[in-house]
Amino acid sequence: MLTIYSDDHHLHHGRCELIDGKLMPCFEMPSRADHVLQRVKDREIGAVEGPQDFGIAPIERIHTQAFLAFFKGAWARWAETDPEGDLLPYTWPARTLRSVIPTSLHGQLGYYTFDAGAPITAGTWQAAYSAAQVALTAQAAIQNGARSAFALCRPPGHHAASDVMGGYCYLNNAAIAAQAFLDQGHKKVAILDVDYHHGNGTQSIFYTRSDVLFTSIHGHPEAEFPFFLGYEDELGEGAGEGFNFNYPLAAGSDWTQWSAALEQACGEIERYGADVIVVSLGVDTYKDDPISQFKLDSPDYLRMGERIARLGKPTLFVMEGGYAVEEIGINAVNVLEGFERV
Ligand code: Q9C
Ligand code: ZN
Repeated sequence: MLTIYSDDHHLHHGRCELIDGKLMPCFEMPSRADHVLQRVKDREIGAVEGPQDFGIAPIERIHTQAFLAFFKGAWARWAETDPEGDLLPYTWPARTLRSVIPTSLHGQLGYYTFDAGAPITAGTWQAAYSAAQVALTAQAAIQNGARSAFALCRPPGHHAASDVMGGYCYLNNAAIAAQAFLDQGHKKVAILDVDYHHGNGTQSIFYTRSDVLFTSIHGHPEAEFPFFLGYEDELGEGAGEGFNFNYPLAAGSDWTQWSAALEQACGEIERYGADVIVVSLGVDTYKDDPISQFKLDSPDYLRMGERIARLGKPTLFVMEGGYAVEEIGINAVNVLEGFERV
């Protein structure tokens, strides 16, 4: 399987996030992608290539121009104040407030984010832009006939909506790739989001559409980030009704519960008749993940890949979360190796 990777992800290294009342070093760190790349090479699963540059247009198919202009220019505005730390939001237009767009940097930052988990640093725009190009380049490989490809994206993307960043995510790499498939002639794209967290950004982007089926298996939002989306009764709206399926699972779920949900998601994808599949590949379902509560073990990821392969469709894997840094490479590449066995 071809892997697409850019070193630009090193340009994004947030300093800290707020956890348990303490500022802690960001769990979403550059060594994550380094470990996955190393495992791809060690296992010799295929060539590793850099991304092509498809420009901003395919990103603008998913994200608003106002959001992109804000994100691209935010660090320069922050740098003028000679800051000590990263650019982090602290006020959001929650209920009782108005969703106006203020003129100030921090007002706009609150408007375009949903949490304080997506710090903007000097290199964040370039890293996120390159991650989107990584996804688009892997998408192009499948468009040109490959059975599968791996977009080793960092930062991840599935929490980012059309004009909102958060949850370590800025640009929605999987959604950008899914839209590119449609723009290049595909009619039905299925997204299978296996990250531990609900892919709220991806769901929201496609919620009123029938040309993208969104399925997600994740920690129950009653108990788990992002808390405010990802419930079972979210089935899509308008033309999108019946094209959104969430499988929230309890803390402590292992392969037995998880694979039962995967069977259901695969059933929906088969019924839908997708011509191509985009997998939001988070491996924070791993038993030793430091911020997650599922109990998948490394061999389970081989089974995951095999099941996805049995859908029998061209499949684009897009890297999302996974914070057990030592094992992230083993687990992510196990999915790819399981897929290739079938
Ligand atoms: N106390 C992805 O996996 N914060 N994002 C968790 C834990 C947000 C995860 C705080 C987790 C975001 C792509
Ligand atoms: Zn996650």
